[in-house]
Amino acid sequence: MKLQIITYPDKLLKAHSKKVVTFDDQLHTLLENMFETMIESNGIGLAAIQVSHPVRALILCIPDEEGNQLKENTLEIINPVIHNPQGATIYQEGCLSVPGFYEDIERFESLTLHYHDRHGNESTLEANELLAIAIQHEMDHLEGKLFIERLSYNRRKKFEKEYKRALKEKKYS
Ligand code: Y12
Ligand code: CO
Repeated sequence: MKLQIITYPDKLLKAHSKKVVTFDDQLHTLLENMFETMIESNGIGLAAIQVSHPVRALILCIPDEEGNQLKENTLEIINPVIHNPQGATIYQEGCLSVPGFYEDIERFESLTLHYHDRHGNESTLEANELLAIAIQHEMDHLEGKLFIERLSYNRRKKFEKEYKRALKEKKYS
């Protein structure tokens, strides 16, 4: 089932998501629905809070070399913790909760991630390039933070002006 993605400036996007403690069918259904929602919306990452569930769960599906997003390549990441972040990289990020806007954001270049899978099993992965960037973007959502909050004062002001205009013109609704 496709879920509704909430968009800026919805206040729920500022919520701090709670740790997942029960790895049950309800969680699995949420993850399935998040996958359908992300793929149908042309996204590569989605946090549960973006579909109004304030829990520490996110999914990522980085396209393969042919640009295909395969279900078997999808990462379901629960209660993630970043270890050993290193380096710096800049990438033009977008967010399904901020439609139509893409901005250069600086992130760590590589990291180690500790997390749980959908069954509560502990797992670790090493991430760099787009995966590392996407993990950091989605983990910001768990703290109620959007990529636009990482912009400089002037870039943020410009964004607010342009976004307000787009909302008025109902460009992305
Ligand atoms: C790098 C940068 C950002 C991330 C986080 C995941 N972000 C997305 O998946 C964003 C997708 C996105 C898709 C949109 O829809 C289309 O392009 C059709 C979109 O909508 C518009 O621009 C109108 C906005 C964002 C991971 C890695
Ligand atoms: Co986002």
